Amino acid sequence: MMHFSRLTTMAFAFASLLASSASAQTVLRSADTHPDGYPTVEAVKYMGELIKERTGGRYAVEVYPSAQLGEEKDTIEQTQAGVLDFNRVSMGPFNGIVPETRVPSLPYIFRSADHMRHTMDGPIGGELLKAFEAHNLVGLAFYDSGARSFYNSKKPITSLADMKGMKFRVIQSDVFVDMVNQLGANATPMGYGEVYSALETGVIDGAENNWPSFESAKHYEVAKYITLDQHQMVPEVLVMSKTSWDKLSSEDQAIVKQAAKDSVSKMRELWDAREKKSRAIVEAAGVKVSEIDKQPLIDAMKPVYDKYLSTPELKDLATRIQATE
Ligand code: GTR
Repeated sequence: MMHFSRLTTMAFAFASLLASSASAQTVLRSADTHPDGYPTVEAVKYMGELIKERTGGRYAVEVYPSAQLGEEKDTIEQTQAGVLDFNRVSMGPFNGIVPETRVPSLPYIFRSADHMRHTMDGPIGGELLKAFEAHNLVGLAFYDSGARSFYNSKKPITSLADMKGMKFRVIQSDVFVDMVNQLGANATPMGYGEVYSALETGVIDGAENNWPSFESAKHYEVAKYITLDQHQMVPEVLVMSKTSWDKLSSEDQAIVKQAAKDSVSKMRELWDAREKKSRAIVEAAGVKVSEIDKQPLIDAMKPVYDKYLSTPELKDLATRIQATE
């Protein structure tokens, strides 16, 4: 009997210990438009593991993939409002909010993936992360997004003239809209989640994205022609709500910042593998890949540069990006 009551006391103590440790854990929520397994989703999960480990379990991160919490425009608002703690989005939907993000979103501003990585890893990347602060956000890290290229359901595009009058979906950003219109095509801005059915029903002729998005969103099933024009290398950004950030001790803020930073190399490793895999999947499915002379496209972007490099500061930022080795 004595033995039994000791056991119950111990069980009770253990249960309350569990309850108190569970209640001591704060779960931070993060949104992503991509599905589970996509490099951005997995990188944020990895960051969450590091945060959990380094805070002794006081904090954990839960990633909501596949646009469960909304399209990027909506989740950005939620993050600014402090409803969401983290958000991983493209810089594109930020173009209307954070003017500095327009510069790395400009077509052909980066010469290569290495150029983009070096720029974002250096002082310019640091400066760009800081630019989010004025918008109730804390910029934590930049991830890769490879190169975006045009794909469509109608025909192979092998010259600029082929694009004339075609309707392409773009991210909800004026930079993207102007880019497509300057190429002689028609831009239709819409959320990522609507693109598949818009392609299928012919509301649009095409869209543009990198290999992993083209593949994971299954757009290749309804757009069989892709042209390797590689017009943009728009970095992905991981931000935290300033409201959530301010609730952390300065020690925990440092842990979050470092964990985000540490997730970048993990992301790049996953990215490099996924780019190859995605390309192989879509090619095996019969997608026709075309080459194009990029120079006429580059030349057509002059008015876009003139429009968006509207202040000496933005012009200087573009010059410094171009001068980065
Ligand atoms: C992808 C990017 C997403 C989303 C998407 C889009 O490359 O990773 O965050 O912005 O493009 O075109 O909407």
